[in-house]
Amino acid sequence: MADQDATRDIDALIVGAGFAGIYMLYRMRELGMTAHVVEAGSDVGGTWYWNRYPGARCDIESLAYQYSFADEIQREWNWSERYAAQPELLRYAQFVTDRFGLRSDMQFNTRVTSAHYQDDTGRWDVQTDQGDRFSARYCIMATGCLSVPRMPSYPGLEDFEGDWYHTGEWPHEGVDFTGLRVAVVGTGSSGIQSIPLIAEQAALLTVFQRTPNFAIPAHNRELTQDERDRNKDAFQRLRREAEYFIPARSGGPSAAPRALEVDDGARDERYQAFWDMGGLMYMGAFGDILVDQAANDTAAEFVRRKIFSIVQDPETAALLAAQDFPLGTKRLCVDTGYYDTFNRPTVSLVNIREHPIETITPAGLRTAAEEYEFDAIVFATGFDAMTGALLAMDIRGREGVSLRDEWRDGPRSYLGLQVAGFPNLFTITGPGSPSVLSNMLISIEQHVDFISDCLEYLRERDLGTVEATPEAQGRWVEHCRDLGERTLYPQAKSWYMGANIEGKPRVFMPYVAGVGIYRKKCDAIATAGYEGFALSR
Ligand code: FAD
Ligand code: N01
Repeated sequence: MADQDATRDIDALIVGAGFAGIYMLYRMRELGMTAHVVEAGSDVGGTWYWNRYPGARCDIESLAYQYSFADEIQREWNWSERYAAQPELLRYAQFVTDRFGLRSDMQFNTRVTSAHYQDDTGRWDVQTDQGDRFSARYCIMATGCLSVPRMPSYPGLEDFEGDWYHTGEWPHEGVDFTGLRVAVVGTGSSGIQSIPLIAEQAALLTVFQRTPNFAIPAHNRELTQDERDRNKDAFQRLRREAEYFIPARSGGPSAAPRALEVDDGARDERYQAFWDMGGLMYMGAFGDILVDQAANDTAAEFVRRKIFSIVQDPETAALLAAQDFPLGTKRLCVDTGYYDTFNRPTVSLVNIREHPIETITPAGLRTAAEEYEFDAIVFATGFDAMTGALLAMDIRGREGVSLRDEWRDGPRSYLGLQVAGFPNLFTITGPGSPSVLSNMLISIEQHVDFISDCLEYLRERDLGTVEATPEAQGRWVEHCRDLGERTLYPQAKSWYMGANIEGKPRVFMPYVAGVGIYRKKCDAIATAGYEGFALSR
């Protein structure tokens, strides 16, 4: 416990020590500002600290899912696989932290509970669950888009006699399912990654599916030394290109044709080629998959045919292929052996859309149709995404206005970076920015650079406050909504829409036009003296 009376004065308080918090601290130090990171976990890594479930790995290729801010990092670090697994990603976060000696300004096992702007001093009063108190000119939220695990509200869980887990808060010592009867609830990316590995150990595995997702094989493999070496030489050039990438759906100069512009044979051939490349690249097979329902149907049908060709039991295959949303409008899953797993005699699939889970019982769970007994239940039920971590804190801006009230009807921000009425508060990869629709390392670096450049700009001009104007924020919110509505995304009950949380406003939260267009807008805004932000002493 900290000394209750001691308030620590710093330039910037950074909340979160995932990839965003790590790099933000690095940049603050470069600027010569005093900064302190507060992190709820006992170490750095964020996503890769918490999500230790079997099979957890990235779905952006490791060679791209890394920092570019200091070239020596990628020169010194060697990725072992095309898609690195969680332990390696966590080691990477630790490596970067230690490489730059950042730990001395980090505080772990501590949760920020409130951040209140003081109208009289223009500083943020930040408090933690350990009794710390900070007075900071800048308050920077690096709290993550997928960092608040969400549990279903079934009755009876407290009486369950077996063990239960959430994929997003997995025990550090790991879990041995050998010989156990296991239930997995949820078939998003976390479920789809973990199910094949749990099935290898469990005596019996029952998967409870409400909505089937689309999964594309990762074709994960070891990287060769030659691939690593070539990437090291090309990395900075490739990253600069990726930073300005404009997807075909936003009018980018993509070579991808439209799906219905080619005949059936050519279309299938192209889907097969993208299926063979694997992973998220499948979305790039045609330029209009996310904007044209008819195009999307062809992409979905190709995957459904694959499911029927892999899964031997036709009833199970039909259940796995019963998606009711356009492909890609819930994040596409990237799998290793997911559909094959249902050919194991020990694995079964239960349709809880038809017969919902009613209660957890001491021995297992009961659906509307049947009672099941389990030794362990795994909840792969996702996160309170994008706004969850921010709204978990009591954040108050000018005149004590609370962020929870401001965002009652959904998040409103300027560029996903600032909220009007909350001066000097920044949200890294906040709602209204490309964030979760991008390689997050690209988006994180861009936001951290934007914030750091802005703080330097203020200092050079002897200014102390930066704040989004309500007008600029209003225009940005409209722009984001308008772009979102031109796509198929709003058709899915996804976490992008807040639809996975009861009572959460249905708003499409990410900026959909891609990192290239977004970055150009941010660059132009900065060049124009931070247009749309009010700067003052
Ligand atoms: P996080 O890594 O979420 O870190 C935020 C940190 O803030 C957490 O450690 C949390 O404990 C801390 N925190 C939050 N609130 C508080 C508080 N009040 N007080 C103190 N600390 C707090 N993205 C990709 O681009 N590619 C991928 O392949 C990919 N794979 C993913 C796989 C999984 C399983 C998940 C869940 C997400 C994945 N993502 C991926 C998204 C991933 O979240 C980002 O890539 C990235 O790791 C986010 O980093 P961050 O620092 O912004 O947030
Ligand atoms: O969570 P999800 P996730 N009863 O929300 C079901 C990233 N990520 O942790 O669709 C029954 O996608 C829910 O059903 P439905 C990635 O961005 C990446 O899997 O709401 N079921 C759904 O099937 C991803 O998108 C990787 O009908 C319930 C599942 O649980 C994001 O994190 C790996 C239920 C939740 O799926 C979140 O993924 C992991 C209930 N009450 C995560 N509540 C990579 O591969 C929810 N469900 C890199």
